[in-house]
Amino acid sequence: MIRTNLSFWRMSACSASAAALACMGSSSASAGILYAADGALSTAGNLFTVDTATGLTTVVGALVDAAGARYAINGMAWDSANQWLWGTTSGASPTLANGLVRINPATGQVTQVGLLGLTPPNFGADLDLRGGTLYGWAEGSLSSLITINTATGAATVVGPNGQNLNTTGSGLASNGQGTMFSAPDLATGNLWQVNTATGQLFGATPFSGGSATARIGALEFLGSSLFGVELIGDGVSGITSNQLISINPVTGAISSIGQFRDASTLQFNRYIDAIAVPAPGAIAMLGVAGILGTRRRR
Ligand SMILES: [Ca+2]
Repeated sequence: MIRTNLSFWRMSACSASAAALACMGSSSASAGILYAADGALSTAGNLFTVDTATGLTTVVGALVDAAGARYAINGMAWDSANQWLWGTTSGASPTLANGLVRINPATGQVTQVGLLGLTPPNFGADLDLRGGTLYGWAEGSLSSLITINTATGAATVVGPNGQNLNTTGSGLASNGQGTMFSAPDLATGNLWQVNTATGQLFGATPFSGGSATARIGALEFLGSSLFGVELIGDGVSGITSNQLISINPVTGAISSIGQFRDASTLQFNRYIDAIAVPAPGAIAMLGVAGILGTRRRR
């Protein structure tokens, strides 16, 4: 969705990749931690860690650049080669609206790349980095898969979605086998596969267990486990609940993990909207950095 976003990427208390995957494989038993970022309309966002067993969040730092300007982030993707996060800014971000930025996962510090160049009301939603190509989804009349130039931020439409869908939420993620999935409609709609060459959606799998009023603002794989952000109420009159979910990509079954709440105050953060997962090799390092970043700011 549009207005806010929490994008997060996951990191684990487990240190080795194999152990991390094992520890994250089961949502209820997982001790993993995600990073997330939010922002609503013109509200400045923060980078968080998220407990993947509960949805509880802890602030790492403000999404702010070196000059002190604030950002609202609409989608994120982990870049293992560069050890940073890519982020799309919301259409009403306080700075560089509808643009591409880089985010330091240890501090939340933002570096501008450039504008996506999408004509409003089109805007960039979730991101997915595959083999060095940064894909995204453009909501609005485009409702299309896009590629984004990581040097300039400029977006290029791959092609129409082929299903005449006016997409919203628009979670996007690829599994380890290279299959890209999209959740472009209500949580009672379908999980689609995406042809990355044409942009067309195919192979619909109906969701079950999702709210009839929810959109899915983000998708991300960790191993074979698919996680998502369910924005309940977003399909009707505004978000009333916002929670971390797991999705069975074979059956479409949605399971709730928990609402996004501040770990200290238990205050509900309704504006989480995107997730991203770091490569396993980055998990241990980022875990330490994230913890230090959190402590510095508390
Ligand atoms: Ca994603």
